[in-house]
Amino acid sequence: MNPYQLYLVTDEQLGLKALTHIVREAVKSGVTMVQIREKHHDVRAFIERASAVKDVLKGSGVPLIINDRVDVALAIDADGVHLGQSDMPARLARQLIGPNKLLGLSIESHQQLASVHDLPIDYIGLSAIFATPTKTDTRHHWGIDGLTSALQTTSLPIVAIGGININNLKDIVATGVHGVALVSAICQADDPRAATEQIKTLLQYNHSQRVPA
Ligand code: TZP
Ligand code: MG
Repeated sequence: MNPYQLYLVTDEQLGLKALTHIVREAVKSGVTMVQIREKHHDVRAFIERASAVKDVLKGSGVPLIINDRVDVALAIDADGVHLGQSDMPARLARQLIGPNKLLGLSIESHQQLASVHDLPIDYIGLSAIFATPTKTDTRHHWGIDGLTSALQTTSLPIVAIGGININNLKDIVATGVHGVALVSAICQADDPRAATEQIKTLLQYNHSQRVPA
């Protein structure tokens, strides 16, 4: 299985009940990875929310990734960490989490992309493909052309993130990208399970999709 194919990143504005409900529904429809993203909650709430999602994912085989915080990932024994450019350096994070946890890194510029090859990471989050109201401080928007050229630049698996929804998914899929990461397309959907199912169907038609070695 390609764990990057359909990567749900949770919306920090959800209450705990809605958060676990959406994750449960999305997993039923084939989400392959879940990241807890919390930008404003304190660390105690982060741990509480991540633990609740960990319980939901138990037995599903879907990895749980913690955004930004290595300490939270270690505290709840998550499956991995996703780092931004101002978070702990990847090399230090790898030392702390060990060789067996997943480590992802957001890449926001060509310069950052050029420097990833010797980092101890498992995948890249290419950010942001399109402008999105979910994250308003994105500076560079890769677009389809940028995504295509990034795929030619690195052999690391790439997860495309930012403004991806049912309307542009076909164009994303046509690049052969390893996976897509989505917040609002699932978390803001009226029916998260049905939305995930529709997205999953579009992804499965992607015969050119790359699968990590
Ligand atoms: N990083 C880059 S864009 C983004 C993150 C976390 C938000 C993506 O949200 P959406 O709603 O899928 O556009
Ligand atoms: Mg971050």
